[in-house]
Parts: sequence; C-alpha cells; structure tokens
Amino acid sequence: MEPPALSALLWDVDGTLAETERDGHRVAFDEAFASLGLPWRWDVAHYGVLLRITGGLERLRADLDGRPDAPADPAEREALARELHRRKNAAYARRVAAGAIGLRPGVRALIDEAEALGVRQAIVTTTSRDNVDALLRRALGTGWRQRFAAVVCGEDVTAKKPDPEAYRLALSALGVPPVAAVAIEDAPAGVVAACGAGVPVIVTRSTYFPDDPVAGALAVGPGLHDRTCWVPRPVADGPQDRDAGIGGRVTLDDLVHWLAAA
Ligand code: XBP
Repeated sequence: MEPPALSALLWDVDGTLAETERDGHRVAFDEAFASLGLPWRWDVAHYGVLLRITGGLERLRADLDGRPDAPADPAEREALARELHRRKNAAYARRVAAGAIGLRPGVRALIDEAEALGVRQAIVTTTSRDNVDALLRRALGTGWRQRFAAVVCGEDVTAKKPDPEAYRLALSALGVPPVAAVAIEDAPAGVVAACGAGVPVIVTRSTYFPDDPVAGALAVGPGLHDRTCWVPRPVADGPQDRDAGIGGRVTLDDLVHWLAAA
C-alpha cells in the first residue's frame, strides 16, 4: 500500500519550536510589571496556571480581573493590560535577540529535512507576530520568512487556540487538505485546535505541559531530537544528527509512518 502523502508541516511556536514560556514570556511579563512600578510578579508555578489561557493579552486580562489592586474601571484596566502586553513583547524580543532562547533540539533538523524534500511548512501560533519574528530571526536568520509558506499569528484570528481558526487559515493559505498535513504541538489547547481543523498532530512534551492529556494525537514524545520514549515507537533507528539523542532524531519518515498507522 502507498504511504500517505505528507505535503505540509504546521509548526506551533511557544513550547514546540522553543521553550519560550518560563524564561522568555514569563520573565518579560515581570519586566513589564516592574517597568510600570507595579509590584506584581508571576512565579514559575503561577505562570503554569495562567498558561491555560492562550494569548498573552488574554492572560493579563484574566490576571488583572482577579486583582483587588488593579484598576476597578474596565476601560482603565483594559488600557493597562494593553500597555503591559506591549511592554512585555518588547522585553521578550530583547531577551530573544540577546540569545536567551534557542530552538528545541531536533527542530532545526526537521525544518531542514522538510525543506530539502519539498514539504511545505507553516507557522500556526496564537502568539504575536513580533514575537515569532524575534525568535526565528535569531534562530534561522533574517531570511527565515522565506522558509515558511504561511505564518499565522495571534493577530490573524478572531479566536485563539483551542479554536481551530488558526489551523484552518494555514491550510487554506497552503491549499492543502488537513489529512495531507501534520501539526507539531506541545499543549492541549494546540492539540484541540489542530484536531478541530482535522489536522493529524504529534506532541512534543514541554516544560509546562509534561503529562497533560492530549487525546487524539498521532504520537507523543519528549522531543524531536530523540526517538526513544515516543508512543507509538518510530519504526527504525533515525539519523544521528548533531543534536540527536541515542535513538537518533524524529524524521519525516516517522511522521509518514504514524500517519499510515492512524
Ligand atoms: C502561546 C501563547 C502565547 C504566548 C505569549 O502560543 O499562548 O500567548 O504565551 O505570546 P502558541 P503573546 O503555543 O500557539 O505558540 O503575548 O504574543 O500572546
């Protein structure tokens, strides 16, 4: 039987391309609070709870709603949330440009392999466009945008993940049916979004979502750099690229086999 065609890879950003949350966005939110003289800080554990809300602005709104020392007037509270978010994104971009956050191991190799084999790629994220640009400019160089056929960000959608809108937009920009694509995600909201658009999805576990239920995923594993511990197991040993683990890295072939098995 012919293996299923894989025409597109759809990449989530935060947690999947890079571990951006704990030492990137979280710290940048704290910088934004401090820059306005606010005493609020989001520690590592509290940020994990807040991360269940997708979108940094939405996260700020939810936090401010529960703070007795936040402005009571809704318009004032909204203006403060927007100013904090603007400052947070600027602080995040500075951190990333300074080299604080790199791609997760195995990511670069799969991007390169997909490109070499003519598999089109898209970014599908609920984060802001400037944050994606800061991260990928630093990781892939100034020409990073040419490597992706579509880049769907938080500004492009009316509803963020877990809503499937971002995935639907990417599919229509690429002109591929959902079953010819594979999404790579780390968080339950992203898996729900991909599944909602009918896109098969694999999960690379991340710091903040180490064992959350991800029903409907094709395969789940610790990262793209190491084929050991994936469920289901990849078929054969993978290539030993520079940053690969002992079992070799996850390849496009693995994705095709997982698709076929589904
Ligand atoms: C992750 C998010 C984002 C970031 C913060 O998106 O939910 O909100 O945490 O970025 P994804 P912004 O996993 O889809 O990449 O402040 O720009 O929203």
